[in-house]
Parts: sequence; structure tokens; C-alpha cells
Amino acid sequence: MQLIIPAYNEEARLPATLRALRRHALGAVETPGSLQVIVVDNASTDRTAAIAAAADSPAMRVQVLACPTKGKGAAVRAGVAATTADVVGFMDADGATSLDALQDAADLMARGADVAIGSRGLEDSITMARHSRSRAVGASVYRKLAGRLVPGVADTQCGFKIMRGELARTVFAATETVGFSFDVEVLARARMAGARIAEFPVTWIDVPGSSFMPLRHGFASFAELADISWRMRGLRPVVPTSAGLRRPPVVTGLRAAAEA
Ligand SMILES: Nc1nc2c(ncn2[C@@H]2O[C@H](COP(=O)(O)OP(=O)(O)O)[C@@H](O)[C@H]2O)c(=O)[nH]1
Ligand SMILES: [Mg+2]
Repeated sequence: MQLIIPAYNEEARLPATLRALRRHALGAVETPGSLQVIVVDNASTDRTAAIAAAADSPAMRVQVLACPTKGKGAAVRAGVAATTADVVGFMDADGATSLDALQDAADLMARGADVAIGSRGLEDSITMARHSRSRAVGASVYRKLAGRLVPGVADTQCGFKIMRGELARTVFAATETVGFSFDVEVLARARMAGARIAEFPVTWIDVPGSSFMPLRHGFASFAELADISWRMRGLRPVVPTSAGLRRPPVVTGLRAAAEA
């Protein structure tokens, strides 16, 4: 699997995330070396690129890619374009999502999901957030609007998503959103392509130092949602599966298996 980490001035938060991934790669049942990381350096002015390059090892290859176009969406898109693997994922540099999600996502893919998305909005999700009141209010309005573009998905914005490689490369090539709303366009386009999207609960612990500035990025994110609806007007999903999205059979099956 190739895992993309978009990074803009992440010298403080990236090292611990790369260490945790390396521990995961070493402990994985799969052959060591099967987890490859692509850090996409989004024109950072700090030591992000050097830190990422230094983390490269035979146990976990780390490739550093430069993306001069600012924005998380642009960075992840550039990363996906550089992938070749059967399975491609992306996660934030802060490591807020517990890495248990890697195994949960792999299980869902093995059970037939095309896209496995981590969620902070399901009953079993565990979140420890310290968002300001204004960000929380903005986020709730955002979720309502995003929900119209990807019905049935409770949390489009969790930083952790895994997809079939071919699907990811096709969908991202068509995606134009450069900022934080790119997840919505990616999910909406994957849905149009008939992909089976499985949303699963994650453990998410807020890591201080968020690069998301509610005023600056918040308004831009809403504007991006409007652009996405405009671009996607008239398109209809190949398989209208909205009813099955929130609790897809694969998720139920996974939990049942885990609890058995
Ligand atoms: N703000 C910002 N973040 C970027 C950019 N490019 C990549 N990123 C990354 O996108 C991710 C956003 O996660 P984070 O800052 O934790 O935001 P939050 O979790 O939504 O509060 C991090 O890995 C950033 O380094 C960019 O141009 N601006
Ligand atoms: Mg974060």
C-alpha cells in the first residue's frame, strides 16, 4: 500500500507520525516493506522535506514529493498521481487518527469495499477534540452541505481514507478542488463511478497545531463546496447506493467478526 501524507510546515508533528507508521510497518503481519509512504511537501518553509527524507528505511520506504501548488487537495492529488500500488491511502501529518484504522480499512477492502473512509461521526467513533465553538458550528453546517453531495456519509472530512489504487488515480485525476474540501469531490466522484464506500469508526485524538484556520480556510471550504456542486451538476451515480452507505453490509460484517 502507498500512503500519502500531505504536509505543510509539519516539522513539529511529522516525526512522531512517521515513527508510529514505521512501528506499524515493522509489526504488520504482511511482509515488511509493503507499506510505502509518500510525503507531499506543500512548499513548506521549515524542515518538513528533510525530516521526511531521513525517515526512509528498508522497513518502510519514504518518498518525498514536492507540490508547489498550495492546498491539501492539491498535495494529495499530486501524491496519488505518483502512485502505482493496488491500494492507495492518505492521512494527515499530525497522526490524529489511530493507526488501527490501517487494519480496519484493509479488512473492509478485503470484504469488497472500494473506498474505506475513517469517520468521527459514527456511534463507535472515539473522538477527543478541542475545537473552538466557532469551528464546531461551522463544521456542523459544513457537514449538512457536504452530505448533499455524498449522501449517507457522516464524516467526509476525517483525514484518513484508503481506496483501490486504480479508482484513486482515475477519481483524483478528475478532481479539481485544491483546498480542504477535496475529500467531498473525491467521494462524490467515486460514488458516481459506482464505488462501494464503507465508512468505519476511528479513534481520533486532536493533535495541537492544526494548520486549518477556521476563518481563512472555513470560508474557502464552503466556496469549494459550491464549486463542486456546480461542476457535478447533472451527474448521476452509476449505482444509487445512498441507503447502504452509512452502514454498509461490509462494516456490519467487520464488527460482527471482531465481536465474535
Ligand atoms: N493548511 C494547509 N495544510 C496543508 C496544506 N497542504 C497540506 N496540508 C496538510 O493537510 C493536513 C491538514 O491537517 P491538520 O492541519 O491537522 O488540520 P485539521 O486536522 O483539519 O485540523 C496536514 O497534514 C497539513 O500539513 C496547505 O497548503 N495548507
Ligand atoms: Mg489534524
